[in-house]
Amino acid sequence: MSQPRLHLISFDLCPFVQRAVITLLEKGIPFERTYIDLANKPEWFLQLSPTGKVPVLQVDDATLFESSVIAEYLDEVYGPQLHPLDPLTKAQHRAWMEFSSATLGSLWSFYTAANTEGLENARKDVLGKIARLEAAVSNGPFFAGESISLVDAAFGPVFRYFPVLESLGESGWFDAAPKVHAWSTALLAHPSVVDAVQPGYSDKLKVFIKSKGGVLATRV
Ligand SMILES: N[C@@H](CCC(=O)N[C@@H](CS)C(=O)NCC(=O)O)C(=O)O
Repeated sequence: MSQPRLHLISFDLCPFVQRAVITLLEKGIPFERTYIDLANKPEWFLQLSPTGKVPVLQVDDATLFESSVIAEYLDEVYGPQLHPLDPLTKAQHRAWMEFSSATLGSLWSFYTAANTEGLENARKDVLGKIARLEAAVSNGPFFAGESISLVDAAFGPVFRYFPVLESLGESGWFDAAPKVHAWSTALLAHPSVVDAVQPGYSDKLKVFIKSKGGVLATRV
């Protein structure tokens, strides 16, 4: 049976898109990729996407949306399996994937904060989440040990923000979280995580932060 045509609709800075890309790359699945401008969404995309959000994965004529659903679909259909087999452990992994989305929300609040109070509240949120992760992560190199999992595919894009924040003078994120620091270092050097974005990602993120006009914008 021939393989379906996979077409991923992307935005170059989107961490949720990267989750899908890392999953595709880990499995060596060929796919086509179209980048759209979220500030000017094309009509064909609005017709296709019920939420108006990326990623969208077209599987032949079928449309999938929501990055976790896309990652789990790919994991069911293509090897090697990235989710654990045991149902309880798998459910825990799904919960940590959700936690990665919450962490992305806290990071967004940080780098778009309009004033110092908002910035400090968001910093506390991010640090609180890192502390939770410190208690949950394995001794490495990946979230659950030797093998990469969908939790790693979700957190690779999260960790990508920190070097950019550090370059804007915001550091110390992992001072109390050595295991998370080691995990982040391993993921940011891992080929599928590296290749999930295009060259120039950090500069584009800085331009985006500047465009938001918040506290950090003045440092770009
Ligand atoms: N829960 C969604 C979130 C996706 C999401 O927020 N995508 C953002 C870009 S990173 C988006 O498309 N935003 C466009 C909009 O909200 O109009 C998922 O996991 O796929």
